[in-house]
Amino acid sequence: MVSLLELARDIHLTDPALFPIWDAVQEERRLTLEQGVAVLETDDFAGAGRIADFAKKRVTGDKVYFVLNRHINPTNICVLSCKFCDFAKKPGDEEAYEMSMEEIMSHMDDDIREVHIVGGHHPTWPFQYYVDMVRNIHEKYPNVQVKAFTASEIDYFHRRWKVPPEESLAIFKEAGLESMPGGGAEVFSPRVHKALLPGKANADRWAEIHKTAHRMGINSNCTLLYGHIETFGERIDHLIRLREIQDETGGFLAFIPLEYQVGFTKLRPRHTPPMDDLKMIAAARLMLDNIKYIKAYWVMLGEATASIGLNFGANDLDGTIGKERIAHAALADSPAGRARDRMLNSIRDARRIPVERDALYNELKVYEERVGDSHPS
Ligand code: V47
Repeated sequence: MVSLLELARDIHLTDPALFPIWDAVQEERRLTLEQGVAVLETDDFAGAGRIADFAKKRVTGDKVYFVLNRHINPTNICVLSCKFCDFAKKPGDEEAYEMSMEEIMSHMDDDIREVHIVGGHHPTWPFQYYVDMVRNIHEKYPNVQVKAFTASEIDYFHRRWKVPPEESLAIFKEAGLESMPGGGAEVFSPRVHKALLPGKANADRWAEIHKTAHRMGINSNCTLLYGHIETFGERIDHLIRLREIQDETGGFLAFIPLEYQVGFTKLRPRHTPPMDDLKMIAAARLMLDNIKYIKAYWVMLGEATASIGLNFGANDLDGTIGKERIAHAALADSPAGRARDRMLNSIRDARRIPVERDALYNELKVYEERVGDSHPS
């Protein structure tokens, strides 16, 4: 077993901007905004990855987590018009859909451990329909943990149905909600908010709702949508705000950097290149020294980049997913779902130890042995 100290001796850095960052990480000092930006800007992306991998190993060693899960997006009808979103449709649009309760339930099965539910901000679906969704799933599938509704949806239930967050979260919790996904954060910068998502819960509101959830014992995730019009400074500022919230509540389980899918919205002509995705993962691991799990979200990164991301500070691959629709509406270049074996292979390809988990990161199974591995030993 290689010790962290031996590993540290091996690190070779070619960009002098990374030297003080490496010192700070070894001494467990917090990185500044400028240092975060330097990680995103460096040409020594391998060096940035090694530093982030060192920081990751300190938290969870070589373990990489995944969950057998389903994403259910009950409707794409949405009152908002976020400029990055290919998923949202207006009532009457040819591609608009609404799932009946039967349809929602048909996506469930006993093998999964987590269901992730997010959808459009529907103009007329009553609040009770969302409560019934959570309750029906929880009652019929008590072993499946329900992770549902972004802060943006919780804010919308308040605006549309006058149910304040403390109340809606209490009702959802009673119905069986275990945790909240991290979506809707986008980029906290007021400039980006004004340009891309007017009318959506802003940074303060998003933070307030997550803090409320944490106080009520509901853990949540957090995200950043990157690779469109935001600057590197705005990305790192966003991470610092998340770090501050976590200092206050400790309620975030995982951070997910979401790579903007160009789709038809085309805020940028092309995707973020894989090397920049990897630096984004590294920067997240290094800035978010108080968030234990960083996801390499294979749906948006693609399977190959996500697997490499497990050597750049990420320690979670999300899950098997099923029929995810948000990224795929924006033409994500990944299969709609994966089986457990494919998750295991991606993690082993990165020379990491797969660990099956539930929604709250309880370990269910550690896959020490290398079964079905196609690599020469
Ligand atoms: O908030 C919308 C994003 C998010 C696009 O918490 C887009 O475990 C890329 O939050 N390109 C929803 N992204 C997905 C999400 C998520 C995913 C996986 C795991 C977790 C978790 C959360 O998808 C939205 C928005 O930021 N989105 N359009 C697009 N064109």
